[in-house]
Amino acid sequence: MSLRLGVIGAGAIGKEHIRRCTQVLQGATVVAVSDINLDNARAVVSALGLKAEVYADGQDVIQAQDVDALIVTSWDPTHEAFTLGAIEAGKPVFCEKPLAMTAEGCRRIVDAEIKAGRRLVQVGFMRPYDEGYQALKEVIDSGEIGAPLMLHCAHRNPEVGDNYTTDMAITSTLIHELDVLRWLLNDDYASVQVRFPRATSHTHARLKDPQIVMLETRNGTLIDVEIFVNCRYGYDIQCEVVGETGIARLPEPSSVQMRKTAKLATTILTDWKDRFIKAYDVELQAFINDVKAGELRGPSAWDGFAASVAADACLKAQESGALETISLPERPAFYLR
Ligand code: NAI
Ligand code: ISE
Repeated sequence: MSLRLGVIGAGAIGKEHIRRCTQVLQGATVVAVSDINLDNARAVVSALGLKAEVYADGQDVIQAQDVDALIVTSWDPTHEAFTLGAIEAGKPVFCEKPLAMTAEGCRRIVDAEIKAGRRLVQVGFMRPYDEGYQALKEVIDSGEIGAPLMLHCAHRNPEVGDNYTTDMAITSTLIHELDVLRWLLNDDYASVQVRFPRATSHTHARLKDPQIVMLETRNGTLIDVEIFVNCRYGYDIQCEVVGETGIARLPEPSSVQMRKTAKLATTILTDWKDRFIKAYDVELQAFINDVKAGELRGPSAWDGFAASVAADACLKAQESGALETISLPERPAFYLR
């Protein structure tokens, strides 16, 4: 039987997830869509020819009798309430990143899930499903380059809107690295410092851009991540692992190489939707399959919490300029299964 999904938030990624659940993935049907801007919800339902009910309030989607599971793709600050609502209703929920705006908010979700007695939350951290990151992890885990000593990473967006501020470089953008790098290294973070180089002229008063985030893991690996969200030239995700005996790099997305007019060129993608398109498909198919099988196995509420503990320290480091400690509590037995 098809899993009946309710989607809360029909903006950029909400539309994408509804499209993939409808046209690409197997085993699910979108039966309810909500958006505070009702026109967004109506437009996607009509564009895809869905027979889905449109709701003004996301909590009504959670309560709807015909909705088995939720996808939360509304703005970041709304995630916590919708995820807690889904847990309360006993319905599995795929929540886009960040799970909540603070570690405290994520902890409330972790506590509610533990109280519910079974995993009900998958966080939309898609990078661990990306073939490139998986290949990089295989190399690290095989020991081929020895222990990872340093990582040099970059997260570059061509541009962002006027409402994007300095803190969002951490809570909305770096949060992907904060999740994927602890997975990649099988390690957790110990401290962080944030530095601001000369700002690009393409930013505005409320956004310091670019930023350099320097993390140290518990095992002593040093990581630098450049976040540059107005880089203009493309959507570019880089990750280089320097090991004791070699270097491993995240593969570039495949692209035809051209020799033309005295130039050697390959295209750089410009849109996050294209850069991780397969990973989004695989993460959501996994969610659908796991809900049907009765056991969620993807990025957990604990992973959302761990990333937010680090994000909180990064925000503090943005303000202080000092080295800030990152203290992740011990993982509860519930998440060791
Ligand atoms: P967007 O602004 O294009 O869409 C968000 C939609 O949510 C808007 O249509 C807005 O009206 C709606 N909304 C806001 N509050 C709501 C509420 N209380 N109830 C119902 N609808 C509400 O933003 P975008 O880019 O689609 O991002 C949505 C979420 O997905 C964000 O949390 C973002 O961090 C995350 N995201 C994740 C990505 C990933 O790579 N995993 C990529 C892009 C976004
Ligand atoms: C956006 O919300 C995403 O999640 C994208 O993957 C990221 O590159 C971008 O910086 C975020 O704002």
